[in-house]
Amino acid sequence: MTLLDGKKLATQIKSEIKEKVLTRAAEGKKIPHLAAILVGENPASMAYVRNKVKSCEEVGFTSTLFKEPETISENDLLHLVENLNNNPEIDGFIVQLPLPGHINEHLITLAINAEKDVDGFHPVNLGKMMLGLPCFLSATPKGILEMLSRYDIPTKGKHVVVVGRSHIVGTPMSILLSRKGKQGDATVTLCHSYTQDLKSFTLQADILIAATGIPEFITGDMVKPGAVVIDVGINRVEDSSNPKGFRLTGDVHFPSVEPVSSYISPVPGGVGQLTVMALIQNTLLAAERKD
Ligand code: L34
Repeated sequence: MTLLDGKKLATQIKSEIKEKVLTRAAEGKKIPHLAAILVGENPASMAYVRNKVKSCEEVGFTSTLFKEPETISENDLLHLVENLNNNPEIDGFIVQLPLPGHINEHLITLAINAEKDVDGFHPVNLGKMMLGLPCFLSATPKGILEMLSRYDIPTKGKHVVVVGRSHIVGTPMSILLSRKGKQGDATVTLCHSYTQDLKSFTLQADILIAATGIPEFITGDMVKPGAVVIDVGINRVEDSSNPKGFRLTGDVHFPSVEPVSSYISPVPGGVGQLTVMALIQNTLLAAERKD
């Protein structure tokens, strides 16, 4: 069994990007600038955004964090988005999700200029992805492709089973892996909460991608021996024995799945790390597009 070490890959990717930023600086080109909007004080969101800002610093990007109160109105948030759309200094920006219930996430995502949508959540970017046109790929699926590529795991002709059909992970992932060409050409089955006899599908997977949001949902008996297992989940589970009061766990029950798999990504230190790297890569792309 080989661990798909997201932390190690992130360190590599950061040093590659840092080189590119130094070259850009030497050539008098613009230093990429990422902005992030964080609404409220959801501890998980705060941790993720912290990782994003820290990664910007590590690669030499400029970053700006807008911390807005939980009570911000939808209108005020739309104004902030509009300001960032119109600010030529900002190459790309994100609005960290989830947003509080009184704000329509869809409306906010639509308001982001697709050219600055380094999350790849805007319908224009999702549509371009569908058609195989150049675009910003959604961060988590892009990160997973990067992980497979750097571990030389082929997808051509493989049966990939994706469990979970969210707009930001499961659905785009299934499209990317089934399209023609490098890192595609897989036969993809997209499973979800209404799938009957889920296990009969997961047992067929050469590559199993778990994105359900249910802690430790995938167990060893659901995995074909030798399968590649990608755990997208990042769940905070109460744990009084942990000084933080919780522990992080994925959608995969690691102890039972690890012995069955050929490759497996851990949580933390797996896909989450590459989600952040994908955002950084997209921001560099956004700056390069304007060169
Ligand atoms: N707009 N909202 C927007 N864009 C995104 O790309 C995200 N996502 C998801 C949630 N909402 C979003 C993220 O940023 C999930 N996600 C994310 C980002 C980073 C990490 C995990 C999820 C991450 O850094 N994970 C670390 C551990 C973090 C911790 O200690 O809590 C890891 O090693 O997995």
